[in-house]
Amino acid sequence: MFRFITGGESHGPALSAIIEGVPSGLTLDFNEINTQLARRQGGYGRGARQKIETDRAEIITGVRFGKTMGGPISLIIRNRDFENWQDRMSVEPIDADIPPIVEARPGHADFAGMLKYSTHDLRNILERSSARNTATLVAVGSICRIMLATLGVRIFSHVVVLGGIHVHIPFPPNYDEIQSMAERSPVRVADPEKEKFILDAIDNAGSNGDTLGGVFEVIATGCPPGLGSHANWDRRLDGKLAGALMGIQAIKGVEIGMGFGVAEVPGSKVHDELYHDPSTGFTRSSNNAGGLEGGMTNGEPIVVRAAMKPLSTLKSPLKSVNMETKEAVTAHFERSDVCAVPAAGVIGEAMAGIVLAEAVLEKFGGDSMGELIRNFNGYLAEIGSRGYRSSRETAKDA
Ligand code: EPS
Repeated sequence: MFRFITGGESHGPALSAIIEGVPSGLTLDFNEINTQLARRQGGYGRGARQKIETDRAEIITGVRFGKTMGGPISLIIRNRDFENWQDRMSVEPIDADIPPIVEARPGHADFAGMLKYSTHDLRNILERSSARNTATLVAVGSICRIMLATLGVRIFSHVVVLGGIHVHIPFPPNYDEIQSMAERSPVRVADPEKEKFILDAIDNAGSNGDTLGGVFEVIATGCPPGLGSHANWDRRLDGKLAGALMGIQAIKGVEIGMGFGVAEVPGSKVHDELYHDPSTGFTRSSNNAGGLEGGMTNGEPIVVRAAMKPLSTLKSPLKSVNMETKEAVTAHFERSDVCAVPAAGVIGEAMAGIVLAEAVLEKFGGDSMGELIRNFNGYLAEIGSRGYRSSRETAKDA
């Protein structure tokens, strides 16, 4: 069974994660994990904090000579900024008067968390709810993606809306081009024209003490048909993907394929017609389903979008209430990003990787990579005998 849990506070000593259920014999490329962490730290519109941090995952259990052993993998990512927060975030009791934070930020976890966890100091809530904690999700996701890559699954993302500016993507999408353009763009968009307007919009929002949200799209290619299941609501892969993306801080909406557009047009304009050719196997005229039908992958690219609200820490703060005195105040501000949508796309890739890795392990099992790959290739051979042609080569040993 694949499962994981994360821990850590934004300005505490370190973030942590424990992952169980990764098959033995997977070669972990540590550079790849740290590359993913660096991608998450990037993007135009990030604040001063990213100049302090250089995230690196230190793996402390479950790996020997660079390969997984089958036991839980534990990792930590140190917060370099802790050095500047040793008093305010001391794990041990200290003999100093640290004033509590009492001005809840509208849109943040502050208000509900303060009531739920019975605290008068919002720092106890904001430290754990901080999007800093997404670094651990990216580290876990990158291990999942290393495993998925051995089966030919590729995951990438690009930003499609930022600050209300919509990116233009030619139809049909050329995914190789989108991926390489997004990787080169400071806002991860595959549209150089719109990129200029987006950069200006971020600068303007920053000078106004405001923040910007947007929409990113995650694409996964190379998934075989049949991950997830139609058999019960909680086994549907579209539900799991939506839940995982919603689990990222600040995400308020998720859509798959044509998404909310399916409500606008008749069925003949929604469903992706099927064709078969002996050499290419089954093909489709479109991918409005975003690679998922009946809660299962159908062999087409998985396409999921998520909408991120503008960050709730505003330099020109909104109106709020002092949680102790109940006086009208402005919301708490320390330091923040103007925009983190490009980073959210990288986190979305990680969450998709986690969900797909879990689905792959559920379908193909595998205490070892050899077993996983054998089962995976056996399934491809079986569906191949029924007319399915995979564009990928059979998976090779990890
Ligand atoms: C965040 C506030 C900012 C962001 C942080 C998320 O941190 P700080 O208050 O230390 O300036 O930079 O994101 C990260 C540190 C990160 O690594 O993504 C928040 O309140 O959610």
